[in-house]
Amino acid sequence: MSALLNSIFGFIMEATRPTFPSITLTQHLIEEQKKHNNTTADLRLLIEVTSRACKLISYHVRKGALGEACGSANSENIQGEIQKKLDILSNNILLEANAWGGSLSAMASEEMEGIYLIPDCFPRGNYLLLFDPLDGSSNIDVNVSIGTIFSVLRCLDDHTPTEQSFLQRGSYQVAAGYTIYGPQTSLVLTTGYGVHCFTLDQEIGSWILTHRDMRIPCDTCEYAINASNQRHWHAPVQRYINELVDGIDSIRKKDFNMRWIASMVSDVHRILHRGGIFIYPADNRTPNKHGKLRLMYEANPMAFIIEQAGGAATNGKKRILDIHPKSLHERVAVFLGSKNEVDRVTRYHLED
Ligand code: P6P
Repeated sequence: MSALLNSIFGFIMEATRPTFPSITLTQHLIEEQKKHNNTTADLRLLIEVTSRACKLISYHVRKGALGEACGSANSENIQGEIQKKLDILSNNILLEANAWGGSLSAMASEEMEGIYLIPDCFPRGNYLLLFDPLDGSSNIDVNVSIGTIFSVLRCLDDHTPTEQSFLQRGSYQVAAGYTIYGPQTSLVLTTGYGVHCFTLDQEIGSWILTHRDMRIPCDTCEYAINASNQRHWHAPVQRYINELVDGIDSIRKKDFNMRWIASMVSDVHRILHRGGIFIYPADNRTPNKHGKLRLMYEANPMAFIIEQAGGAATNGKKRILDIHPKSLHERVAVFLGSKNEVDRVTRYHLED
């Protein structure tokens, strides 16, 4: 009899439980502003403006072949990569959205050789914004998830920054985030107080907090690397990946699974949700480059997010966030994700 009463009571409680309104990005940022003094009103405005720009990018990405921004732009960016029309459109959307607000003094992008100074007709502010406007854009035409990655630094040069002003270590970032344009459009953000994920409510156009304080498991059975480059890898990476491939027959005594989406944002988003290790190593193909991914607007923001979620991020030898940048578009090897795996592959490099 008591079991029946308990289940009836439980049903009544559940049915009458007040459903609190969902928390929007704005509410979350105001909460953070109250709790932490580094989330200034200017930084809050910058994040909100950038998130609105990403909504517009998402609108164009979702149009696909029905939109005017599909296909190649028949031009190359500073990286020597063929630009998609959406690369250029996304870059311009972010520049136009952030030019007038007064939070920024300058911007830098994967798609632009030099920095973009806020025009004299607009007020300048205390921050610098760096972004990869559309990461993974080779996946656009085949309908695979892509994203926007952004990083925020303080402007330390009284509103007249140069390229040198951007060359700050990743540990100096005040905020970092990415949006992923996939089955859902999501925004993942850190301002140094944990990692939080917001899902875009397409009906009302609001970013709704759906995952607070995301945490990456220290261990994993999943790794992400472009295995077609195996013959070019350096010895520590060969050693580490061979153990994962040999699985239960290796010293690891367990089998592993592999994923490679060729879209960093997508691979990182999976790792944030269920753990894993993402690797884009330097290799013998280009001895003078340190890998493919860019330090300032890919590796640094992702490393900040991963560390804030309890993971680790190194270049194989040292913490990515401790690297002192020498140029705006410099590249870096990336090992990031579940801490115990990143620590192991980093140890293999140091033992080499
Ligand atoms: P590969 C996309 O071009 C990107 O910069 C990352 O998003 C992705 O992880 C990587 O390059 C894929 O590189 O050599 O496998 O095509």
